[in-house]
Amino acid sequence: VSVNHPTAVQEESSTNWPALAPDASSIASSIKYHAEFSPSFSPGQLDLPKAFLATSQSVRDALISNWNATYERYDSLDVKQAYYLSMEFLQGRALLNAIGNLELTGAYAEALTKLGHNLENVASQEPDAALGNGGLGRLASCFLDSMATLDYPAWGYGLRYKYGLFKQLITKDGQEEVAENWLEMGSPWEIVRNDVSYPVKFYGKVVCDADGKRHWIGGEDVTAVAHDVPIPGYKTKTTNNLRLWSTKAPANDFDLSAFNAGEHMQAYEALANAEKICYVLYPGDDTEEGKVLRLKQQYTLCSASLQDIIARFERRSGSNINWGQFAEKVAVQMNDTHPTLCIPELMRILMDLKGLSWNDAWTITKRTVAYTNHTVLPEALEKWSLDLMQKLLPRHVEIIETIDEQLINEIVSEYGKEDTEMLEKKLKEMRVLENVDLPEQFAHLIVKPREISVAISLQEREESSEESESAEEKDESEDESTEEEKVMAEPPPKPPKMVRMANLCVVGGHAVNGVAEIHSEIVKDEVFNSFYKLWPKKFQNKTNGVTPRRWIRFCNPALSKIITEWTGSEDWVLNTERLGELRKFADNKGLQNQWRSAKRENKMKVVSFLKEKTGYTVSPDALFDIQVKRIHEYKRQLLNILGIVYRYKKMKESSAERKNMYVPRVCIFGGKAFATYVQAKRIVKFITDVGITVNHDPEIGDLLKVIFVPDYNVSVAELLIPASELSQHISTAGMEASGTSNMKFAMNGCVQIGTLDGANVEIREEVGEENFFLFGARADEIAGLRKERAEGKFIADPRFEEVKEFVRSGVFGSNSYDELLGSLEGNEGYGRGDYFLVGKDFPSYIECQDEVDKAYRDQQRWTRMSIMNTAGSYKFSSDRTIHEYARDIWNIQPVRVE
Ligand code: HBZ
Repeated sequence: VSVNHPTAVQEESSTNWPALAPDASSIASSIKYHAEFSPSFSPGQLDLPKAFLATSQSVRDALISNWNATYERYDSLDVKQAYYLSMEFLQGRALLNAIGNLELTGAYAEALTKLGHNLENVASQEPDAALGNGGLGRLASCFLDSMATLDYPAWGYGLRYKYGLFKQLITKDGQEEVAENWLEMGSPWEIVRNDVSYPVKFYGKVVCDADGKRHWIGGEDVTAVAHDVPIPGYKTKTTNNLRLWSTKAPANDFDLSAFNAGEHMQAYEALANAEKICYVLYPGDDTEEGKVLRLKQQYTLCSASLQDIIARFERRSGSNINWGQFAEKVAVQMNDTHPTLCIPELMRILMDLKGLSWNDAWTITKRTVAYTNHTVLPEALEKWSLDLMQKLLPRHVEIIETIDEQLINEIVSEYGKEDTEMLEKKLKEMRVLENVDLPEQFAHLIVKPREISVAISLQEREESSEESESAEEKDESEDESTEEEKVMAEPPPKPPKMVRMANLCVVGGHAVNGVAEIHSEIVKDEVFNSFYKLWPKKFQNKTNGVTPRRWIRFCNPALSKIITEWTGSEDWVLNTERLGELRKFADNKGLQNQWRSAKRENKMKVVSFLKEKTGYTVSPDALFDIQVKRIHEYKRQLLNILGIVYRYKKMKESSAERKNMYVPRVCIFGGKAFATYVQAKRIVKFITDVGITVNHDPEIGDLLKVIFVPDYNVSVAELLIPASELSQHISTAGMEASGTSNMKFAMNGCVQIGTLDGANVEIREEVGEENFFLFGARADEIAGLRKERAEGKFIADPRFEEVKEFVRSGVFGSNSYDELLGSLEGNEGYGRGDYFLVGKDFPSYIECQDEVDKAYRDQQRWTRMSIMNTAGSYKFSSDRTIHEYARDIWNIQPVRVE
């Protein structure tokens, strides 16, 4: 491994420009300087795209200076550092966040005015960095903000995808995906570190040298190159690093002779092969090639990051490297199972490259890594084909096999050798390897199914040969078995051998945490119950959080001003407990009036936005009811839209006078469906179809509008959340690990309608039951309800039957929505027997919505509820979450950068 390790970033222009320019005039000069020299030379005017690039470059100067100071501080103190490894970081836009954290927003606004621009317009030029999918990726980004703000020595590591999460178009056919080329204009925030690169290897073979040491040789090499994104903290000099890897071919991989022979594509092959690893977030993995690419992505993240971490450890250790100290200097957090390969990779580096014994390497690895689980959906628990992994990462498979063997040993000593059935059950459930025979030394402990079947088939063969002998005597022609019988006689195909990544994480990590209290209980009681019984101390809860900087202070200036006024200072941005002080003013008329006008100001922005994006005009007097999140059956956008359809039907049936009894609503949906998730895409289509009918119905007018906002992303969330009054978090209980948008909505004074699921449970506790609209079955009832349904005992509420019939009657076009409605029925055909219990929860949902209307009619009551939501949201700051990770899992201390 030959790498340069410069201590600091070299920046081309910072030498002749002051790094931090705090007054408007010098900022304006800095912007002008960058407009002229750095993004692209142009003596012409400063148009908007250029103003954005030049402004960001000037901010970057300040960030680089702080980044260097921070790095040097960590280096000189040789502090323990945490590393958050994640395949996703959903950063969104950076400009307003950066100048807000540097407390330079006013100065930048003034500087841009001097240059004939407006800060908001300039900021809106920035494309969202969407290197993530949803909650898990956005959580990682909120964590980065908190880690820097709280002065924790902690970095993020991820991949620099050339194309982020797809751009969503909504057409008459529903969702369409197009590539999101977020780097088209280059990113002003990243610093390409050609001086920080590592080799990453795939394929090849393992050889054993004379003294029994194993080595991984041959194969395909790529080079991972670091791209550093500075992460500034709020009101602190601490500027941490998000290091993203891109891949390229090693320097000598361009086949010049092939190129000169006219074989241009062939010459380019190695380059293209290497670069494609970081082309897209979530390449389709239905094909073998897709699977290989995804595993290569995961391994690239793990291998490059660990090489970098180890190189830093060695450099900081100087001439006296003590591997026993590694876990005292390094904590690695695996954001879900995607970085699981960290475990065998750290083992490999420590043993094969640094010469440690298995036991020492294993102790260090376990003390270093920890795992966060973000889902209990069985289909989302990652498994990889052992054969594929064997080809791509042969040495890692050997290590995984040994880890599996060690685990078998522990299971055997824990569950004894008497109760074979129990032992067999535990092995089946807990082993890292699935569908793989037990290693020789354990084979005698249980009767292998293969042995039973061999015994049976031997006996059968004996019997049948006796029969056939006599049959032969009778009639030779009768001996011919049919094709079908022959197939039946063949042993069933063996199930594929798999590596269970979550099990590997639980075994190889020293801590396993869920992301909300109820979720962590489910992790202990169900998903990893056997492991919990074996190692109860490993299991923890770390309820998620979101950064109050981005999610209140910067996205909702109107509300922030009011909070500052009523709590007496801006302290709440760092110490969110202070939001709790709003409680005592919840009925104060003065506060209530200000509160309502801030909400209205935010709603007006959304009115313009919706007009621009969808063409629909909505009334700012209506209740803004919003559900924005990934489209998934368990999140139950279908329950929401069926509730809307029911409301629409009832409105249509009402007299003009009774219609006026309804609270006018603007129902807004947003979210992306995974490109190959057919049922989710049907839901999107259905929502837009309902919108087309309802929004053009002259009988309804402003009473009801249904809008699907295309291309929901971080910046759209920053606009919608502050304007929302009711937000929906209505997943089937037990299925949403936590949810994080629920926290952002609460912070912005939105009242929630929700089930007792994920963090809703804790939000309801904090904001008070009377300020939360609760409905639906509880998590502990779900299994029983599903069983009841399967046994045909469920009797649907007539209102549910009515709404489905209404949809089928063709009001929303000629589509009969068979697949969609069918999924809510029966157990066959399209039906999944309403696995997500939409029908079961429908009556309590629509009744709860009536309660919402009732509360909204009383604006004083509603405003009180809204204030109580903001006041009760303080627990959900990611600062609290990060303090808990730092204390309970990483064991790191804050370091103040002077
Ligand atoms: O993580 C989400 C949970 O659904 C949500 O409840 C929680 O609040 C959030 C943060 O903890 N999970 C995800 O976002 N998961 C993924 O995006 C994912 C992506 C690829 C996978 C599996 C899961 O292979």
